[in-house]
Amino acid sequence: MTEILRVGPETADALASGRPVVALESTIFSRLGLPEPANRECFRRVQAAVRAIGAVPALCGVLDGTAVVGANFAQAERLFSGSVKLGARDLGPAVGAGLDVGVTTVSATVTLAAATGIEVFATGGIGGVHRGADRTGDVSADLDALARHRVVVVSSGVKAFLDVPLTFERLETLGVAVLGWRTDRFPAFYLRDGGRELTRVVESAGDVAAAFRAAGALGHPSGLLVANPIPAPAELDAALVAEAVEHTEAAARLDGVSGGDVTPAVLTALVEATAGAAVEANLALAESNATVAAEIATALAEHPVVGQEAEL
Ligand code: PSU
Ligand code: MN
Repeated sequence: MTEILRVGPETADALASGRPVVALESTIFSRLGLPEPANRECFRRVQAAVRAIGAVPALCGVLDGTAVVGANFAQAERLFSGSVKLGARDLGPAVGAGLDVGVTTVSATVTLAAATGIEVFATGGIGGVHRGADRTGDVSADLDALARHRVVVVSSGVKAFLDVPLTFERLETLGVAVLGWRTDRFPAFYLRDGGRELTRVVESAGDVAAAFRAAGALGHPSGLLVANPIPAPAELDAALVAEAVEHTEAAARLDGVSGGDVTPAVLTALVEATAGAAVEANLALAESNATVAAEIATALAEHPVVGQEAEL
């Protein structure tokens, strides 16, 4: 049997010496997440943002039947060209079957982060409850993964093509706290205000670290979602987004797309509908989330868990 999980040397060193690490998913950097060459550009900016704060970026994926945490340059290149999307439930079967290249979504990457002891994960936007989920039942496994694993997830809320209010409600049901990063509005990816109020606002990485350590000490088993709005200069026009979103998901489903293919199909349609503006917005917010995640990882590294968490 081949190795099941391999942690790259830089990531392993950082973890062993208590230095900050930020886990990164690979779906967003593949063609399933962004068109070429924006996918590579996105990775370049995200990993540079993490390093600029002094943290180590750990790109995750599956290669030659091994789950990789902390891909090197050559491994990253293979992941960018990957076209098999892996959610959390797919990790076991993919590794077991010796899959050559699989890109990990938020749910799979958060699972790998938790398995490796990485406490912070950055992405663009998490998956959520799709519009019309009452008929299709399509709810992203990302939400359950956040509920199951104690990882801080930094994202710009959820994509506007999802049902933002239902996703927001589901996070509450699942026990996932949502902290607004210097905002009291739940962001909707391209838009700073997704129409829901956040009751918990954090001003610093130290605030997030305090909440995460306290939740851990109290035995709460879930992750935390840090909602970081897209930088104001990169925000898209609300009317443009509304128009673009209006028919993309319905159109994708009418084309017979279902299951894990829905999100990539809708992402592609949105890029077309916004004449590429969605791509630049996506890069800007992913980079911003990487910076925030690296700051949080740094704050957590300064306050490591000592002894028994649950003993107060
Ligand atoms: N949202 C984006 N870009 C992405 C994704 C979501 O703006 O690339 C990807 C992420 O990997 C996320 C996944 O975890 O889509 C969710 O897919 P699904 O809806 O099939 O669970
Ligand atoms: Mn789905």
